[in-house]
Amino acid sequence: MYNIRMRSAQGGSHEKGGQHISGAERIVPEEDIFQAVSSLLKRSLTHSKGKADFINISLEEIKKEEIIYLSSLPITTLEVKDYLEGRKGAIQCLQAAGLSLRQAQAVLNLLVEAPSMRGAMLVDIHTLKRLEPDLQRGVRATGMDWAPEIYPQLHAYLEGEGLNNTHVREALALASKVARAPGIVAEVCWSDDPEYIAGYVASPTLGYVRLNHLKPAGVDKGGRIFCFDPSKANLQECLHWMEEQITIINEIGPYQG
Ligand code: WAQ
Ligand code: MG
Ligand code: MG
Ligand code: MG
Repeated sequence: MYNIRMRSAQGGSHEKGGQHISGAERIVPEEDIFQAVSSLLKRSLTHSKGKADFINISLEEIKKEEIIYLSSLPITTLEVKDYLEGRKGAIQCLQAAGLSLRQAQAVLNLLVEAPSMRGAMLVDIHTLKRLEPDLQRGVRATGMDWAPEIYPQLHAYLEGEGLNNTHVREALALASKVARAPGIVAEVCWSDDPEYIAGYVASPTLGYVRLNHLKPAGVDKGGRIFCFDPSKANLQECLHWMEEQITIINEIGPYQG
């Protein structure tokens, strides 16, 4: 298997201050490399945030024994009438995941105020301070994908709920990894793609809770926050799981409605 990672920016590379356009990755068998690289390339050149002028694509072979297999989080959808109702719902979900109202509100405010980032904010839920080693980049969850054997089942499962799109497939894979990270108690996310207004709150106990409306249409600012409880694990263990551990989802969690 090969892990293929793409990141792209406009106005030069991320390191030189370019605006992040898109980042994505796949883990595929050798025979699918060409197809996967060209679809990631196409994405960075035809993205709704703009055309990238810096694109970095890297490939790395993965050994079988490095892989940990996971099941995907169960999905629930909450229908709300607008993004403000969605954000209230997100706060309630964060509380259901174990945060206090004050913590939940503070986390949501950090996301509302977030600058455009390539990665996620990692927030200590007690001090409400950010813990990423690189604050401009944030923490990236990497090394995850769906197992090729379950694509047919995955497509059928999401198709049945009207959710078979790249955003959902990638977000569910990411959230399923992040929720299993040492010390992570919740995640909240909405897209930076201007046309994509749904988002989610995920946690090991709640699963993947979608909110159909979490930001106004046309806004190209989004982000992610990973909520970390330092009494549950140490930061290095958490970062290792997010950024180094290869995880593949080979089992689909139930749809909860
Ligand atoms: N690791 C950490 N943070 C990331 C990663 C990653 N691998 N990829 C993206 N981010 C951060 C980064 O700040 C982006 O700007 C932000 O998240 C949004 O990324 O079920 O598409 O890829 O319908 O635009 C939610 C799906 C889709 C809801 C979210 O996010 C649903 C989405 P995007
Ligand atoms: Mg992206
Ligand atoms: Mg994405
Ligand atoms: Mg995006």
